[in-house]
Amino acid sequence: MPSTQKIEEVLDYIKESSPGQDEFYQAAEEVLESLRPLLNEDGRYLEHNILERIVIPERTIIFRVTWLDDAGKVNVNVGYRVQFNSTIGQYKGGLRFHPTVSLGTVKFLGFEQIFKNALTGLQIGGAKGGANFNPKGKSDNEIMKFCQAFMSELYKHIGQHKDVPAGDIGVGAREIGYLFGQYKRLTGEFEGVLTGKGLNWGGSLARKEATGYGSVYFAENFLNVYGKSLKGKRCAVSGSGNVAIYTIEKLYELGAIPVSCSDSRGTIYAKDGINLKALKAIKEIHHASLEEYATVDCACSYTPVSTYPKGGHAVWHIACDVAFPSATQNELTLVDAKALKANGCILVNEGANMPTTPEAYEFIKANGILFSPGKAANAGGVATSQLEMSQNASMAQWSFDEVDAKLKVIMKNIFTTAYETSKAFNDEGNLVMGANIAGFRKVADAMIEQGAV
Ligand code: NDP
Ligand code: 2IT
Repeated sequence: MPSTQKIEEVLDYIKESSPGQDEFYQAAEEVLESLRPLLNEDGRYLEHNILERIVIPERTIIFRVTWLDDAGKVNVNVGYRVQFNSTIGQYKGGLRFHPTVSLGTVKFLGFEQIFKNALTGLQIGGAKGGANFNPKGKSDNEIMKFCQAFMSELYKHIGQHKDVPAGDIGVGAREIGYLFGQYKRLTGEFEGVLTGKGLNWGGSLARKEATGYGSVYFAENFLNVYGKSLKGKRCAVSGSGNVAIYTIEKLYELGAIPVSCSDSRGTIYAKDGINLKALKAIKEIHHASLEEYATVDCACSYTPVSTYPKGGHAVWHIACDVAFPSATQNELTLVDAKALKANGCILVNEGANMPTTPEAYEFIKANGILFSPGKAANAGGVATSQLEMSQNASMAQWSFDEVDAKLKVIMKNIFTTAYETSKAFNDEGNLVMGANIAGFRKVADAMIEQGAV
């Protein structure tokens, strides 16, 4: 059967069997469409029905999370863990706590994670989880109560050799601490069941920084191919969470000028560069809005969401050489891509998962802007999670520089793998295709070797 027909069949199946899971469909369509040259070259993948198998999670766990707020009222949320694919290692992927989380969100993230994890060159399978819980405005005690209730079901399905969750949007060091404490209380086991742990109890140095740093290393590798570098480049960064903050930190270290950041309420533009110390204090310590940042850095401007360009986001309308979308999915639209082009942007480097809409990506590609897909560019986080697991297994603790040096090598390898694969399939520099084919091939070959399971 020709690959085109099979891809259409599988996408139709997803549409019919997963109604309302638009984000999952979007992620699956991008991956499947870009596999065409591989499927045409090597008939084994269709022969072994790999496409049909890879789009269905091995296991999906959906559960009720019931917790008491500070007023003593019972609250209820929905929790998820999608264990997508364990062919090349135990399930691995973050947990997201955000009111918009649905089964479709977790499936899109889990699907992406399969290929991202394969690209790291390490042995980790793909998974994702989370809940439609809104951490905003909750007290520390309520966050703890929620995490404990969430883990009271999740602990039955995870383990250091089975499934190792980590953070994502709304899940940082504090939440990982509460989740770990509850896991230990319920199982009586002290084990590396989560990554992103505190440094005194099994965490790895440089895990916190890894996704942002890795994203910047990836961009630098890409620019170097064209005889360019980040030094002196004006960079627009979106988001102001874990990924955005450490993207900004590493950009400064490489001599670039990060001129923006954003949150769900607005965008900051600082012509001479974001004040990183103020940003960290506001976001990591006070968990406050960027409006507060605007009161500290008087030279900056603040654009609230209500005044964003129609169908777009203020951050991408700032003149920049390189764009680092590092907040959330579908945050960079066609309107935004056109503004980036008009302002001379040469590279869009995805720190978030699937931040660029398909229409924006088509425009970016057609207009010769370089593009780093998230599953390659943001893989430094999960790769360093695996380094944390490795340290836990050997009861070792590596220095910050040791972990960072390994991260740098891993990001270079991911870049080279995606780039060389794009070349091998006659579309040099198309890293969407390169990353998807390289990640898919590694998992699919292993699926064939392991038989019909
Ligand atoms: P954080 O929770 O630390 O930060 C998220 C940031 O994005 C916040 O500034 C938040 O604003 C903003 N944001 C979230 N949702 C929305 C929304 N719907 N609209 C506008 N802004 C939004 O998360 P991370 O930094 O960890 O994650 C950012 C992205 O990077 C996500 O796509 C995640 O999947 C991806 N990623 C994360 C990794 C990690 O190791 N943490 C690894 C690889 C990818 P506000 O605070 O106002 O909500
Ligand atoms: O999207 C991601 O890669 C993450 N949120 C990190 C996953 C992990 O297991 O470290």
